[in-house]
Amino acid sequence: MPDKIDPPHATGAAEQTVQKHSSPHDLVFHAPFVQRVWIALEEKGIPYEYKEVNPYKKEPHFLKINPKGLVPALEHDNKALYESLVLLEYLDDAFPDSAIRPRNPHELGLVRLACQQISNVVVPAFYRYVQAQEADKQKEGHEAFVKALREVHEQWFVVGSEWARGDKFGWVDCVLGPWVARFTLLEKHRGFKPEDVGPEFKAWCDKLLDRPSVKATSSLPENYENVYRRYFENTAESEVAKATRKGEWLK
Ligand SMILES: N[C@@H](CCC(=O)N[C@@H](CS)C(=O)NCC(=O)O)C(=O)O
Repeated sequence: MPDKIDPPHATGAAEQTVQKHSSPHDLVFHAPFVQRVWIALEEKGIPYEYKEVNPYKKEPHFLKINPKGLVPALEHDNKALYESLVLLEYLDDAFPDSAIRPRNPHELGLVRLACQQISNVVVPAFYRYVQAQEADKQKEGHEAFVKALREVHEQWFVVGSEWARGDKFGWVDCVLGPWVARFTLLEKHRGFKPEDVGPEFKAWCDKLLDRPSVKATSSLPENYENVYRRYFENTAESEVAKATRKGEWLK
């Protein structure tokens, strides 16, 4: 990964949150721009140290924490873990207070299925859409992304409820939330609107963007613009971007 790519830094409300979590702690959250785990940390009120690495540089010390060289990663009592869905499980296991995971085993299974679908279908569709250059590919990307979101909404969201799975903000909200925070960019560059998925989905998006944990972990719009410009031009050299260009998905 070329060293010349600057790592994105938190700005705006996210920068203030970073400042509150700059002291050394036995729980170290390796970022930047990884909102699923960050939202969970804020929701649960867990004390942590925020540490920014350059995920594009793959420094040897970071490869010892995550051999894939990707953020997010956590170190807790000097033991490392990575992969956002694994980290969400870990946080609720290691810090059971203010659980964001449901206690009922069947409901938990459903939530895991929903989160897998978001990670394996919605997120790759997002990158294919963002990196599509030709008009017909962008149209295809738009349709596939809307379809992926609609399927998640129809299959997993509880109709008429406040949050995805009911009255409590939970994992599905955490896992899909960061992509909602990027919809303004998609609207500007690709014409996507959450209304394209449906009015209830749009109402959930508005509510989510107003959630304190989401606001506290969101950077300024120009920051996202800088990070995603290379994706919209399909020149990004991240592992995710390269895999998407090859028609693959990062495992
Ligand atoms: N499946 C991983 C994906 C992690 C991921 O793609 N991280 C990106 C930042 S959001 C990264 O580290 N990119 C650096 C690179 O691709 O080289 C997870 O959910 O944790």
